Amino acid sequence: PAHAAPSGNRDVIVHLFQWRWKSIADECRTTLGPHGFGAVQVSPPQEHVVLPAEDYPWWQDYQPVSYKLDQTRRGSRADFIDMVNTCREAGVKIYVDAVINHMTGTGSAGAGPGSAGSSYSKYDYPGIYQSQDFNDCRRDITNWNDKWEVQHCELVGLADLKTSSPYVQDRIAAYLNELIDLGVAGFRIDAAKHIPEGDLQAILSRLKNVHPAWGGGKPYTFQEVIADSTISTGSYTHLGSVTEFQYHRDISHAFANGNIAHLTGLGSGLTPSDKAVVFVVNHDTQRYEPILTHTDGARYDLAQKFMLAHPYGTPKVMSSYTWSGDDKAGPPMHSDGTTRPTDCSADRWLCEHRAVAGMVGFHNAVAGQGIGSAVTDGNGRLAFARGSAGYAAFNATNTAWTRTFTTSLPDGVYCDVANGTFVDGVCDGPSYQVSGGKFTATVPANGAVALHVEAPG
Ligand code: LM2
Ligand code: CA
Repeated sequence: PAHAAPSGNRDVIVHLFQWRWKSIADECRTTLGPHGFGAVQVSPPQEHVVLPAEDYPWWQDYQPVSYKLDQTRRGSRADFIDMVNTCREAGVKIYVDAVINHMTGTGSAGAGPGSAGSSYSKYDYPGIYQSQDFNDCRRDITNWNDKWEVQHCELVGLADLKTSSPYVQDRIAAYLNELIDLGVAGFRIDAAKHIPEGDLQAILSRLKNVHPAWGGGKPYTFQEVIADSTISTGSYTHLGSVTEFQYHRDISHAFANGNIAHLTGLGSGLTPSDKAVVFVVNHDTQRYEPILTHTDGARYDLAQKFMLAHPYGTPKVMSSYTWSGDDKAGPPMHSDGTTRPTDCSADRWLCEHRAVAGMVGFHNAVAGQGIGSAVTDGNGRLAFARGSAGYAAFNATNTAWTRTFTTSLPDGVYCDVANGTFVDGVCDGPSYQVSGGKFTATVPANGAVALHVEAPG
């Protein structure tokens, strides 16, 4: 099936990991829309297991009990609908994290009521799926070099749906179509490489067109494929976009090591740019294989800014919360395990996206322009033009970088959107004068300077 790219230039995705629906609606109105974010990846909205004995871990969401949208830890169905509508009015799409490879697993809660009160046990979800709807390989995936096993056995013990079955395909498509009917514009397909390509194609081919505000075409889908020697991203690109984990490794190592001078070519040799969703970190890598995360402070924010300045891929900005100790720790929550509203200045919410918000306008303004006029100074410094629409300088060293940069920008005064924002005609950061195409700047240690034609100073 053909999948429309997100409309216009507003393609930047922010993952508001574990945020309540109401908090996301507020963020769309106050921050995401005005700064030009294109979409929010929201945490899975379906009924999930509830695990008080494990202190309500974040990963409850990845064990569906039913496709009811009511009573997740993030709010009610009505809250979800209000979020979709509020965000749309703000020009921001909602992409749902679609957990469709599996249902619940064996563990602390082999059975029990789910978050919306549905009873279940592993392989039995009354009214939805029974034993015959699951694959016969009822054991963990052990040989990751065996593609059949990766796609038909169990990922960490989670009941693996028989996605080859037309009934299962219809049931999953009905869930996704309900979300489309509510105005959802796209999907992250969780664990996509564990679903055979043909099965996923059969599911996606059943999907309706999205809301006219988003162009009315097929939903935008990006499939979570952690490529290895057995399954490549290329096996899934005919179905939509894919997550490019090699980009995550490349950009994270580069910024962690202060080795960024070569990054003009970031993404070359990887998934074609128009099919790649790119990220510095996601909710799994920040826990299980951290290279560069929020715990690295300014250097990490710098990498997310660089991602927004560089032309390869569709950027997905991470916005998370801190935890100490156990990586299963859930978000700030009430005593019943439901999530607390986000307050970016309280609790453990980090709101990393706000630190890079000015760069979203840069990304949008320079769309379609290639990289040019690159300059470096040692391994840790790189500046480049995006045609005559923008110019950005990055300094991944611990000392400031002062120099005169030569750009193709029209002469004028520009807002530095790496250190401020430009919203409703107001620049709240430093400004620079460009004359004869040149400007002189001191790029802060572990910081950036970024100018573009849509943000005068
Ligand atoms: C994903 N992508 O393919 C998600 O990005 C990832 O976060 C999910 O794992 C995974 N696939 C399944 O959707 C998370 C979490 C796991 C957790 C599962 C299910 O990283 O640790 O597994 O969600 O909640 C947990 C336990 C695990 C147990 C399993 C089943 O950690 O030990 O396995 O539940 O009870 C026996
Ligand atoms: Ca599977």
